[in-house]
Amino acid sequence: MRRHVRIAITGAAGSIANSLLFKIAAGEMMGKDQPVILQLIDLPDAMEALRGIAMELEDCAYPLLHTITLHDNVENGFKNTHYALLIGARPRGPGMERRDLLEVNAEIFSRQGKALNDFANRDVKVLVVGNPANTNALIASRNAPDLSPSQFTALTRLDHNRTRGILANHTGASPKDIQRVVIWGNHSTTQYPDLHHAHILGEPAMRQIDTGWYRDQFIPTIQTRGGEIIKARGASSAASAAQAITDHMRDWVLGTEPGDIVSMSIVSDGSYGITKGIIYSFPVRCDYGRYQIVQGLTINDFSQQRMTDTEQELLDEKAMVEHLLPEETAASHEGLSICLRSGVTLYADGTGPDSGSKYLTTNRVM
Ligand code: NAX
Repeated sequence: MRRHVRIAITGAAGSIANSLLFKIAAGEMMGKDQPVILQLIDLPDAMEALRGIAMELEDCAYPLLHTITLHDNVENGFKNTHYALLIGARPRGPGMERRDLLEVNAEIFSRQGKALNDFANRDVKVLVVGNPANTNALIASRNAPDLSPSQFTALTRLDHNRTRGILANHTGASPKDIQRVVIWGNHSTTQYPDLHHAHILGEPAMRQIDTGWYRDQFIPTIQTRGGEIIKARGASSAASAAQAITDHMRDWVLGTEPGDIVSMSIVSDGSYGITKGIIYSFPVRCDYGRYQIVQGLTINDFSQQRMTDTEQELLDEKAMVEHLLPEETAASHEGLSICLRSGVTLYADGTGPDSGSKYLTTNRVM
């Protein structure tokens, strides 16, 4: 049996976590041979509900579930954690403007970034789910000066999975036969689901679908799917979000399927001309616990326009919270260059190993 890993989860008494925790404990995220310690965090008012969830987890008698700890603050909850899933966030209330939502969440995520910086394992891998996820991730990352920006990601895997599922339904293929779809940009209605590099049963997807349908129906369907689900069930996506979180972390830790591409929101290193230092969804491949942006995809004018529109939205969000982003971490975020050489990750910000060294070693794992 392997040594256990620690997974801290905020919003652990909420709807997404209610599906997610049972998948993690069953080994779907970290592997069927990986024992886990769950460090569950929620607000003080939710502790009794959290105690109920912990009892249910115990009652499942999962062989891989080593320990459960409950916390009403992130400083205790993040101690020594190897993974942090930041799900809890403040939802938009009546009369609240987008700017207000960004501000209240900025306070939550700056505290969480500081707590990760001070208490988590040095190689912690962070996934932000709570909305606005990309900008919340940026705020957390900018408040963690001793961690590498590449340790912070945000969830666009649900959009990626939706793209595969809905395309499969339309074409009659199985989702497993659909590969290399890409979500670019923000987890919002400006995101760009790109099928120009996708394959269905090994053949280019764009040759198998109508371009008019793709542009006028498919793209808006993916962009507004979250809202459609809220309208239909009166609550936002929960089980599908839990599946997407499981997929995102499993691929990051255990690697992507050979030949496939997944979408992860990560700090931009300037690839594809996207402004450095914002958290933008890119096509990536993962191996050995690291991710790498897939380079060299051809971008046509249609795609370029959409990639720029969603980038602009992220720049606007960043401008609204700029006063909460510490200046000391600007350089590390804007000077980040992510590349893999000889299977080793190097950073232009100096946090990686010496590229001239004969025997390369990593001091940061993404
Ligand atoms: P719920 O309202 O069911 O649960 C949220 C939980 O977070 C509650 O138990 C609450 O007490 C807790 N919480 C709030 N602030 C906290 C804090 N500062 N520290 C710790 N816990 C805190 O929401 P749920 O449906 O689970 O959704 C959670 C978040 O995920 C929302 O922000 C939602 O918008 C976002 N989503 C993001 C998705 C993505 O793809 N990035 C998709 C699904 C979802 O919409």
